[in-house]
Amino acid sequence: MSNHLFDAFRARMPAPGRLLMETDDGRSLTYGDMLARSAQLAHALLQLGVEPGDRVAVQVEKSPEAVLLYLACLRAGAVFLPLNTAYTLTELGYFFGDAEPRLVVCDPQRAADIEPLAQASGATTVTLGRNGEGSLIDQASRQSADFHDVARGPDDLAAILYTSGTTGRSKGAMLSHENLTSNARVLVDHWRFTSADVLIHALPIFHTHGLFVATNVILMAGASMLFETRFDPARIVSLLPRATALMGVPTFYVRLLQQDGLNGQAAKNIRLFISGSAPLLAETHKAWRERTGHSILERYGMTETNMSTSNPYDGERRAGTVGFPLPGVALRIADPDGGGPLAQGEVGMIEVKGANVFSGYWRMPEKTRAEFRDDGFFITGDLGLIDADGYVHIAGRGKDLIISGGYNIYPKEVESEIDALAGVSESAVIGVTHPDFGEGVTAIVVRAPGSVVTAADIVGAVAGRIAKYKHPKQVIFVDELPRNTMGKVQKNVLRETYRDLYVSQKAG
Ligand code: MLC
Ligand code: AMP
Repeated sequence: MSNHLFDAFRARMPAPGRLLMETDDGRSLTYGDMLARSAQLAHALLQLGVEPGDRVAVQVEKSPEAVLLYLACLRAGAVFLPLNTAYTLTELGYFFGDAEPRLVVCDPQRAADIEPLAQASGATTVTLGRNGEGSLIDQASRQSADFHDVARGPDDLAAILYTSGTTGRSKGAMLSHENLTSNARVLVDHWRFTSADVLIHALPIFHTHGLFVATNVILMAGASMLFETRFDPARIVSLLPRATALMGVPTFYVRLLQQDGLNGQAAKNIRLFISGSAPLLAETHKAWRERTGHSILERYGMTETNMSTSNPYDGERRAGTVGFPLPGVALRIADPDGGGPLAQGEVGMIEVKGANVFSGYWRMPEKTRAEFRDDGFFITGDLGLIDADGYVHIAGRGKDLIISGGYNIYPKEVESEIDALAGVSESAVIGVTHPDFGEGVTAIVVRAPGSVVTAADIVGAVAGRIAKYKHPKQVIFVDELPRNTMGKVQKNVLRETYRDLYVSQKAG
């Protein structure tokens, strides 16, 4: 048997001397280096006791070695479990307890704090730093550069990515080798990636967008990337002439538009700008075309489904839409309650089925069952419609979710933290239109009688517990929350009341 995903990469791999990535600190990695160094890391994983199917939890800064570790996990038959570098120890404790990794890989600077948590769930801890230093790399450097890849079939797990849940508990989305292989192949073909492409990669690599959409597509095409450890808009503009493609969240495009150097001349070698993870405003699409002459291609996906739709490569890229279902993806709009069919053009629940769709939530069979229809369609939680020309429009969310700069925040998680504070009676956390992040996390709080708790107290208290991007950008105190006759908080009323909260703030 073969190793399903890694063999698919091998099949299209260019000559060993071809460049895979160049980093912002001047390092470069060829395809040959990638094969040798991921083999060494795979040996190290086996030495550390990692067996096929074991989870390897990874919270490290973006670096070429972090990508090599992902590939080493694939080759060793392990399940790669990347974690946002912003997660606090409290959050990590939950993930380790739930996933029971065999190995935890973390930044050397955090090792002393993380090791006891990892140990408590039976994991060994090793380190990997932003410059490629650390105990894991030391161990790998002593290994052979040849590795016999562990056999993995299409249904074996390649990765688990945690996504926050409406109840506040994160769920581990289980992604198989075939989920990732099929989607990467479809995207390479649909977006016409070849080994001649050079992608500007400025996304984090612990989520679907930066890891699977960007990195897997490049590997599957045998192409190259300019691998940026952070998104610096001025630098991205300076890199444009050397690249052929850019993938980003809408905040990237909003911030790039504020750069004077962005124009058609700077972008003349680019063949494709792609946006996703959050809605791209039609006005951003228009402004981009006016400035650069390029029409941004917007696509739609999620952790559980990989990419489901895309605007066309050749046809009209219609602003405000996410295009058509990708080849091999069945997409329908269903009645959000019963799941029954709706008339063409009506807004309903977006449901998808295909080789791209995950196999379920890690150790949560009931949650998995609840999110699939009997005929195998996955209920995305996104509301949408299909227009007369077949373009899919996202019309809102059936789930109580905020997307800020491409990161998802489930209000329930933030509300639980705020409600637990002394001096707080209750809270409602909402997303309010924000010029830079798309939506800004905003907390509406009712103080307990006699309490003088302040906004700073609230932000200070949640700081040690939840990642920075989940913190309220503003806290507003009210006497009571608006409720409907059933007693449910009317978040739509709150969103309307505070809709202009951030409008005067300039992005960037
Ligand atoms: C950073 N901050 C954020 C934030 N990112 N707050 C809210 N939302 C965010 N997205 C915090 C910082 O900690 C900082 O706090 C302050 O806000 C301002 O920081 P910044 O310097 O402006 O942020 P920056 O570091 O430049 O990051 C912004 C960003 C980043 C847009 C580059 O958020 C980013 O890379 N987003 C991409 C997320 C992504 O990859 N999503 C894909 C998920 S997969 P302070 O107080 O310290 O200043 C998916 C499926 C699919 O959704 O379809 O793709
Ligand atoms: P995540 O759970 O982080 O994978 O985020 C997935 C969610 O991001 C989807 O369910 C959508 O709500 C949202 N999303 C992704 N791409 C788009 C897009 N192009 N337009 C609107 N929303 C999007």
